[in-house]
Amino acid sequence: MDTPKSTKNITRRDFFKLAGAGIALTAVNKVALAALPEIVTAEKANTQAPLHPDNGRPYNPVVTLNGWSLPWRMRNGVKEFHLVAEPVIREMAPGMKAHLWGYNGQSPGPTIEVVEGDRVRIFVTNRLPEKTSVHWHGQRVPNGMDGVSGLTQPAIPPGKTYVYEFEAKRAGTFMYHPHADEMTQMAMGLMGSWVTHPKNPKFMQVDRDFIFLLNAYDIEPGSYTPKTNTMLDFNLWTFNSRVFPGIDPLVVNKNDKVRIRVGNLTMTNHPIHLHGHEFQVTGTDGGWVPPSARWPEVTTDIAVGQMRAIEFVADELGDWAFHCHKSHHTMNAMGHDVPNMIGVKQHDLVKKVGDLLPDYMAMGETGMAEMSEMASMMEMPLPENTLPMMTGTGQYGAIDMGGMLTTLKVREGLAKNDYQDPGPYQHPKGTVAYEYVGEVPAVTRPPATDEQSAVEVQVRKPSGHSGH
Ligand SMILES: [Cu+2]
Repeated sequence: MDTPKSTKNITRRDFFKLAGAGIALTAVNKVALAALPEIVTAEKANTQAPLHPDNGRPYNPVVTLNGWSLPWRMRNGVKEFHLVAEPVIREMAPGMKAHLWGYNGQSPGPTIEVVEGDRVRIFVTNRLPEKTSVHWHGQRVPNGMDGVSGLTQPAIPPGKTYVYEFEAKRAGTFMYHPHADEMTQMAMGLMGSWVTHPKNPKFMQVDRDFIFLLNAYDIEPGSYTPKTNTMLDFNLWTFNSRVFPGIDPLVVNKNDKVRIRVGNLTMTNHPIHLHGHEFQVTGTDGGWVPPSARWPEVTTDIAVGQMRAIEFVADELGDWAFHCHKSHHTMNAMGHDVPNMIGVKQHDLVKKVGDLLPDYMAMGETGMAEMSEMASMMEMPLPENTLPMMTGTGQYGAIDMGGMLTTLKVREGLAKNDYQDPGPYQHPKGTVAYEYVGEVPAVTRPPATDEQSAVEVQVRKPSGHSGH
């Protein structure tokens, strides 16, 4: 049995040591005779350095956005991992924590990295209050290892440990998630990424290789636990259970060949869009796309249950937005179910209603940004543990976004393993959009009709509710 003693908590510094100095092997030797591999957990939600393999076949490790890779032990030629399904506290962005279910201390769980042809054994301990199982999405496994509770195995009861064992047959990008009370368990954040690296490390080699999952939560402002019966109307759209500005940037060197692997375990599709570069989709969870079948894109739609690997050469310096193109998915809680009040004079109204209902929020007279700024200036109180709807500030002011947004930061001269945020891009003089200060000619248009002059823009969503 595992005891608190055998649980190693990884801090960022420990992990650098572990990854850099081969401490993983020592730690593993201590328990080499134990029946179960040591349980390694992560406490923090920041991006960890890549886990370079110190045994087994060589590969080029991935970097999990706001996540980490799970160390293993090698036992008689088998790579052994230990996953623990358990309640976790996930910081979604500074100022907001969610009570989720995850693996080994975080949601999503750690990324599992193996090499094509590896024999893999995964111990799964269930510390949830209900049964679970793990499905290895996209992989070729013996049917009884497919993790569909009831269909291919009995569910893992609370407190029990089950063993999955198979050969990692096909290189590619996969996901793992429960196939038991899925609606609840996935809405609670129980999922993780899996990479099977090619046998030949030179095959489709890139300089920087990122991975993350798209997930979504419905957490009412002021609360901590997701509503798990929500079908579509989620209010927190996340990259690896983080929302902007809590999502780390993707930091790359100029001219790096970059791969970003994105899996979708939400309940809707996400058109993922990159600024400043074109990319090609080079892989899906079904395998690598032959070069002759690829075409250039700047947005790729990722449907539910799909994974896409995109590749490009990062040859343009700057801070490039990388986000879901559904505008509601770059908003945090509080941004939904708000009536459109553009054109409505309401400052007195807000104050009067606010005296009666302290949580009252309305859309601004000129748009949502106004409301976001008012809220961020603390003129409007937010419930506790609640993020502003649109948030994040860049070097030029408010970014007015939340949710599924981060930046690709292209810089020169980064060290090989340097993924730290380099700060805002210093634009060369004369390359930033600027104000025109000369005379602007008056607009000439025909006189307004009576109807036009009578219309004041007052739009409301029909029901104030977009759910089903
Ligand atoms: Cu989206």
